[in-house]
Amino acid sequence: MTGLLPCPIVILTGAGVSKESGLDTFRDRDGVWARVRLEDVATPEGFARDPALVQAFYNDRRRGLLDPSCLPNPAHEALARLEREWPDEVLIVTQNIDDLHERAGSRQLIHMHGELTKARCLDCGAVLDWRADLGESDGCPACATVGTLRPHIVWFGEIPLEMERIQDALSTCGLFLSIGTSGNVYPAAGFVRQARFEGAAHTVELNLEPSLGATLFEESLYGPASEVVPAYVE
Ligand code: BJW
Repeated sequence: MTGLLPCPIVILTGAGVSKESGLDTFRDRDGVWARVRLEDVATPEGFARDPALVQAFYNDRRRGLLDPSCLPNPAHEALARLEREWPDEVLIVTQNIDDLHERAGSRQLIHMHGELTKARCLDCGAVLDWRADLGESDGCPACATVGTLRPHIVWFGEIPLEMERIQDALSTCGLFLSIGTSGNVYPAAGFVRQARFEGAAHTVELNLEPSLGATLFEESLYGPASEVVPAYVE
């Protein structure tokens, strides 16, 4: 590994990396989409139809994330150690809206699907730290309007965050790791192709089981993230 490229190592993470911290994945048998319809809670149309339902869904998940029992696991910790060993050479692009990578100590991190501990004002676009329940009576301190705050989450049909920075990193990285993601959701599911064929990265999948895009990876290691991630990066 050399220090010549902007970010030689790009690591895409998904819900599987946080499963052993007690947070549900989406598409596994016991996942989030087995309990609620994504059309109801993860689309702008769902929010327009029933904002209270959507706020309650994210309030519940925010409480789960902030519960003292929810802590980074050995996979988050191994990735943070990797960044400490290779400062400025590791970029984590996470689809997760939890803050477990930050809590483990990762610093170069993009939350492409937003953050559960933030709210966004529909009027002025301000993004605010938000750790309490969110409801219709809450106001935006930046523009003094009430009832305009939504979770700072990227729903289906919305454009993921910091795409330009992500594309630049994919086209220049030397190693692309995909960890704990099923490869169902675009654009993230297409990153392996971009890193391998538009860039010239070596591509590796670490997951519980082969993802939808498994054949696109040159190397793979299957098992729980808390075991395979420390084993791979150390
Ligand atoms: C373990 C484990 C353990 C378990 N250890 N592993 C038709 C074709 C192509 C694309 C589209 C299409 N129709 C629509 C689209 C676009 C759409 C899309 O992809 N839809 C598909 C469903 C077809 N995408 C969008 O709308 C996105 N926006 C977009 O495309 O904008 C256009 C644009 C893009 C770029 C530039 C310009 C314009 C937005 C997507 C938003 C996704 N939002 C969600 C919900 C919000 C966050 C939240 O509420 O938490 O994000 S959906 C949900 O899925 C969440 C996740 O981040 C995302 C990915 O899921 P993930 O992480 O992969 O979880 P799972 O459950 O699927 O997989 C877990 C994996 O872990 C499994 O493999 C397990 O085996 C494994 N695992 N335990 C290790 N212990």
